[in-house]
Amino acid sequence: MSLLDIYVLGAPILRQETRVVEKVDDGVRRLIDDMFETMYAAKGIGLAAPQVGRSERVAVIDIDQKPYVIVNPEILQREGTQRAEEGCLSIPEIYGDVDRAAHVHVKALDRNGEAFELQADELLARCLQHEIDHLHGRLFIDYLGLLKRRAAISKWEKLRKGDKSLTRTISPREVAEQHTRDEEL
Ligand code: GNR
Ligand code: NI
Repeated sequence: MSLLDIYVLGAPILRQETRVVEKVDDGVRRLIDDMFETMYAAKGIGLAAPQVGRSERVAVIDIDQKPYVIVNPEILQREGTQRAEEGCLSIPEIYGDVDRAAHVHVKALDRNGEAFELQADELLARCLQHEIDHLHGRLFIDYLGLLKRRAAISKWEKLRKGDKSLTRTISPREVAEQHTRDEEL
């Protein structure tokens, strides 16, 4: 498996529509495995393919120690609303409150290409919507009001201090530290 670089705000791929996966083959499964490894190393709860430079409809999630793979996901139904803070591995250290559907009914393919449906609420529902948004070129900051969006972007630019790189590399040190902690648990 390989740790992948994560594309950050400003990278055009984060704004592009992804393509449908025609066949869940070994190449797609390899991408899924690499995405899980990268997501765990970066301490995220979800990761979408455009965040690792792949314009394909694939995302992974892990919430409450339960991994989910969603290929070609579609939201069949949304109900209610919930508001909570979100962050994104592609916009590190920036957070904002986002309104989302409280409950979603999603259909997708799993890592074997089998169709399944999933009903979710709370954090899983939020994360599904966040990842499916990535697959359509949308980011959580798009939902902030104008002033909060401007504040988020200027904080982001200030944190970057002229750094124009479009990717971030999860350092082996972060990974090593995580392994140490895992062993301590
Ligand atoms: O790690 C993540 N945390 C998170 C918190 C609230 C709502 C959505 C998320 S997803 C995010 C990882 C990420 O950027 N996925 O695309
Ligand atoms: Ni994200």
